[in-house]
Amino acid sequence: MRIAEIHIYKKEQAIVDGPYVMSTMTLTSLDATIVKIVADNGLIGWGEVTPLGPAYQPQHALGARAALEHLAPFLIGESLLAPRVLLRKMDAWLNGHNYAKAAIDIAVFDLLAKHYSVRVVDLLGGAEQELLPAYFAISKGDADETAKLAIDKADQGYRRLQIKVGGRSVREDIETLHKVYEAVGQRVKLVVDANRGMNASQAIRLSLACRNIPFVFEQPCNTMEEVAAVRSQIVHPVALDESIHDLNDVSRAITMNACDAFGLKLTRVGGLQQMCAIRDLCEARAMPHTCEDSWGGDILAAAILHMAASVKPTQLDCIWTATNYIEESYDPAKPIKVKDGQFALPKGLGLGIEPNENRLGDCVLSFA
Ligand code: 0XW
Ligand code: MG
Repeated sequence: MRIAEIHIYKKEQAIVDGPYVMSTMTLTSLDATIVKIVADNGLIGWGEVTPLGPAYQPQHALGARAALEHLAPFLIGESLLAPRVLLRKMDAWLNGHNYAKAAIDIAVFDLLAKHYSVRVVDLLGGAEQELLPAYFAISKGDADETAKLAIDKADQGYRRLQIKVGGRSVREDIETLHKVYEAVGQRVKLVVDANRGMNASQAIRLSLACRNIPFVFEQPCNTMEEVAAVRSQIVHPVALDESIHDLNDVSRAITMNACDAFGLKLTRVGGLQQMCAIRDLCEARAMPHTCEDSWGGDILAAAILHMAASVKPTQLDCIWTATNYIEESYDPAKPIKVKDGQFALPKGLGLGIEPNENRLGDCVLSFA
């Protein structure tokens, strides 16, 4: 089975109940890139990458499509039966740009699984569970509003909530966390995510002022080294997210004892194969992690769920996809949405979704 065609779509994704506010940015819509690979036997595989705007991390929608435009001509005619070889070839054709390569990797696994009449999770080692725990990320906002939204989400069945902090006075963050804990502290696990937006003294002040509130402090400061440096003065367990770009970063963080857990974004680390290597290292070192991504629709959400289902349950922290923040599903018959705080792993072959091409935006590049 070989690659016969590659088509790239550009899809604008408005944010439901936006804007989405974090320490470093405010977003109202996202620019998604969808990859369709057609095999020479007629099978179709889907991939997706949606950076969280151009400033969140060194990933950019235009950069993704430029990288894919460079790679596509090399990929035409390549075998789909050797995904690791294909990944190495992509590295030889283009240095870096893991987030763009991830979209190809996801589409290749969708195709491979369909070719062997299995689900993607079966190619990743098999499904540990069919129902997967979801978390909701609450935008940074007014303390009372945040507490009210936390109650709503706990009522909807979420058992883990992420509260955005940073980029404002620490006093406001402290007030918000106390009100949220008062409102739902006994019902949900709390994660406080600064998205790199705090300096050391702000992070220490927030942790000490909230020492009686149990939460995981996610990416308080910009770099792994800064987080490692403040760790001894923070009284909360720490997770790294934006500092983790690949397996080497995970290995370095573990060696440095820089964190207690990871927030792992599938496209940022380069796709399913790269994430499986990270999954296995984390399992060997008993480091829990999420399976999530920066943003993205049902295609990326399905890939996240198949990845998450292959993780040892005691290692799987939780799952996040953007599908609950996006109005329109790519596959209206099988939308990927959270129900009672959980995702259901798709049942169909491959990723288990069939995107409706009328819902994928404009096809901006085609190769055959
Ligand atoms: C909550 N997320 C997974 C969604 C946004 O991309 C930010 C990210 C995070 O945890 O930082
Ligand atoms: Mg995070």
